[in-house]
Formats: sequence, structure tokens, C-alpha cells
Amino acid sequence: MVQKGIIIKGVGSFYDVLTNDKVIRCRLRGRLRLEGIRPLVGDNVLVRPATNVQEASIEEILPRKNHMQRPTVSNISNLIVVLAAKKPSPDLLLVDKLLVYAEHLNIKPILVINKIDLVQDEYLNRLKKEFLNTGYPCYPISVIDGHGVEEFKKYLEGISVLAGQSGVGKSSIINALSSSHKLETGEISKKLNRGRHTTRHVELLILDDGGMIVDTPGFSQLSLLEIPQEGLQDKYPDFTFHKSRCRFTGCQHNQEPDCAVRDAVEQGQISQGRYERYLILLEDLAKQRRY
Ligand SMILES: Nc1nc2c(ncn2[C@@H]2O[C@H](COP(=O)(O)OP(=O)(O)O)[C@@H](O)[C@H]2O)c(=O)[nH]1
Ligand SMILES: [Mg+2]
Ligand SMILES: [Zn+2]
Repeated sequence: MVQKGIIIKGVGSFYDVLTNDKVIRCRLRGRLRLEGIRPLVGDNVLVRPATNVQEASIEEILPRKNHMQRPTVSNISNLIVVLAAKKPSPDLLLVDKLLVYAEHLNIKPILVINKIDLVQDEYLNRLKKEFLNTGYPCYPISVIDGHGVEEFKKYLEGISVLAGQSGVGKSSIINALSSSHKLETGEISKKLNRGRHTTRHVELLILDDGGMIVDTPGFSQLSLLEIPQEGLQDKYPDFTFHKSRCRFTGCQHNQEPDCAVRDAVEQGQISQGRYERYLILLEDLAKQRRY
């Protein structure tokens, strides 16, 4: 009798659950409510459809693989880190923070460089090199002329959340991916958007190709408070290959002698800029701890 589904939206004390063939609006079963359990958008659930005598209900929430706050979503497969090649010029420190955050939550990061219509190939190649040997997929696209969008779209399975500076094209990307849903984009709506995003509920949009995407483009400011300083270097896949050859176990790849990560930076196997930003983040985390 019960069916499997996924919560795509919360509306007051109701939840819209997408099952195989339809969306069922349900309440949380009384027992679970009493236990103080709070369902999240993205949760896999078991629902009991409505009968003559009973409304539809969520009977059980299946284990979550991860969840994030703001937007509050669970079971995220991809964090799509969006930057613009130009306008605004890339905030690479924010990009690195988002990549670290994704690693921390066990979410696969995907880099998207939008607005490539505004730059030359040479510039784009230099930008791509910032993420040298990270192994992260990187899609150069232009929503305006459609370049690269189809290829990127095919790649999106499961639940994806967009992140990045304001103005990089997050809303434009969602519009390009989901024909059924149009968000406001551009300068004029900025003020409006801000007000609305604080009140509007999170909703999963079903993409034309089957994946799902969160409709409120997420955070642009990010604190890494919850990550311990020693753990930061674990979040850099481009360091992994080298660090077993550092002289000290637990090397922070900072001032220590015989650091293989620093050598790799000098030999051009790790991006110099990314390494320098790593040191900035390391220092930030050390400061946070002192306060
Ligand atoms: N030149 C160019 N402009 C774009 C592209 N994608 C989006 N924009 C413009 O960038 C501005 C900000 O886009 P928006 O989607 O609102 O960004 P958001 O703040 O990240 O949601 C809008 O004026 C868009 O028309 C692109 O590929 N090329
Ligand atoms: Mg937007
Ligand atoms: Zn080292």
C-alpha cells in the first residue's frame, strides 16, 4: 500500500511528494510529528495515499545521505559552483570555499563557467587552469547563446543545488534547464529577489532530463566555521596525490620543511593561485578558532 516518493516542496504543514506517477500532497504521520521529526525537501519517504477515511500521509523518512542549510535540502548529489568568466569577475576565493564546503558535506562539486561569450579562449583556458588536477568536472557555457548547455544538462543526475556570486547567471541557468519554470533574472529583479528568497519555500524543480534542481539559488556568503583547521587540506583533491610524500604526517603544507604539496605547486602540478587561497582559508580558520 505504501509508495516510495521524494519530497519536492513543503507548504505549511503539508508536503508535496513525487511518486512514480504523480504528486501527492501529504501530512506527516502523527507519531512522527510527536517525535519532533522534521521532513526536508529532498527526503526519500514512504507515503500512504489518501483513502475515504484518511488523508494521505508520510509514514516514514528514509535515511539521508547528507543535508545542507539555506537552502535546506537533503540528499544532494551535486553542488553546481557557478562563476562568470566576466561580469562579475570571478571571486575565486568564494569558489574555493564552495568546493571545500561540498567536499565537507560529501557532495560532488561541478564547476560551471558561464558567460564565455564575453571572453577569448586564451582567458578561458587560464581560468580553467585555476582548477588544475582537481578532477572536478568543469563546463564552460553561455546561457545567452546556448553554448555548452546541452552537454552540461546531460550530466545532471539526482538533486543539484546551485551556488555562486550574485549575477553569475544562476537563475538564467535554471531557466535554461527547466522549460516549465521561469525565474526572474537580471539587475531589475535583484532587490525583489532578495526579499522573496527569504520568504519563499525551497522547491525541487524536475528537469526535462530527469534530474532535479533547487529553485532558490543558494548562498553566496559562506562561513567554513564547522571545518577544523587540520581538516582543511583533506578537502583538496589536487593535494591528495602528493601529500604522502610530505616529510611530516599531518603536514598543513604551509611552513613545514620538505612539503611535497609546495613542491608540486612550484612544479606547476597544483595551481599557484589555488594554493595561495588555501593558505588564506587556513589562516581564516586559525583566526576563527582563536576568537
Ligand atoms: N553575456 C552573458 N550574460 C549572461 C549570461 N547568462 C546570464 N547573463 C546575464 O547576467 C545577468 C545576471 O543573471 P542571473 O541569472 O540573474 O544571475 P544570478 O544572480 O546568478 O541568478 C542577467 O542580466 C543575465 O541576462 C551569459 O551566458 N552571457
Ligand atoms: Mg538569481
Ligand atoms: Zn605538506
